[in-house]
Amino acid sequence: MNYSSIVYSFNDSISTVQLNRPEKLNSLTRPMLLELRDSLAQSKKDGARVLLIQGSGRGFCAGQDLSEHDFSHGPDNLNFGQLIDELYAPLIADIHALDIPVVAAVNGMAAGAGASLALACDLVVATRSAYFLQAFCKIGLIPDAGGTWFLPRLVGNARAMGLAMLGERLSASDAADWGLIWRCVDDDSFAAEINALTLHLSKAPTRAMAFTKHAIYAAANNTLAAQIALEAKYQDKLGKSNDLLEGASAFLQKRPAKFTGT
Ligand code: LHQ
Repeated sequence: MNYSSIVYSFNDSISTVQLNRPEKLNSLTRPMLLELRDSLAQSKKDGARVLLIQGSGRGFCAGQDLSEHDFSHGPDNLNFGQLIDELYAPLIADIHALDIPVVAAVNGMAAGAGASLALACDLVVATRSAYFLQAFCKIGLIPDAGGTWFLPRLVGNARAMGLAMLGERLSASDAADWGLIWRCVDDDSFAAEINALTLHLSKAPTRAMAFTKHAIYAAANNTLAAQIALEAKYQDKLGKSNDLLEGASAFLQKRPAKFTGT
């Protein structure tokens, strides 16, 4: 698939989306947001079992491209709500809804809506030199694209408030220590770690991965009883999957399982 501001590839059950405006730190333009969303649909068509989102150059993503807007004609001219409703909301919702694990490989800074994009992914791995920046407060905005939803859930209100109101850089290593992201990895081993992770996920029991993410996200709004009922529903479906038969048989036969994602 040919896009202008992202690069999409599909190999060995892995879809990779590379944000590709390195000279502007992969800040998000309208075409880029549309392409990103389209690439999610493309990964479905390709039958991907894992989706990787990464940046090109020295950054992951610096958020909304601020040069797309004309700030010279007064505030009434700006329709940020419409922009979010039209482009960001469906993108973030689609990432959450995808029935495969989505990995953000945060190769450099993730700022503004770029941080939200990373946090919308199921597993976030960052290089030690990367940082997360809730840049919104520096320009008079609030964390958006799900930022005010992700932050308190991941790190609690105290740290969410500090990050959002002060806009200080959070190093990847602190982000991992705080539980904002899954792992911080040395820059030298980053590519190898991401390859190993995506390869592993591409051979995982994909339906179980999908139900795992949906159950964990649903937990935020469920009672314990409702959550256990949801687990039962998902487990029932997985009990009828080929991967469960394969996984359990492989265990009993003391051999590695070969999951097909079905
Ligand atoms: C950029 C950007 C950028 C354009 C770097 N835009 N050019 C808002 C509105 C509506 C709806 C949706 O959601 C949002 C939420 C948002 O995401 S608002 C935007 C939030 N992001 C920011 O405020 C971050 C702005 N960028 C920065 O503060 C810095 O660039 C950081 C701290 C990320 C990196 O700093 P440096 O490493 O010093 O790089 P730099 O500033 O020199 O940037 C390199 C180039 O990228 C530069 O262009 P130039 O032509 O001068 O070389 C920047 O202008 C451009 N760039 N971010 N968001």
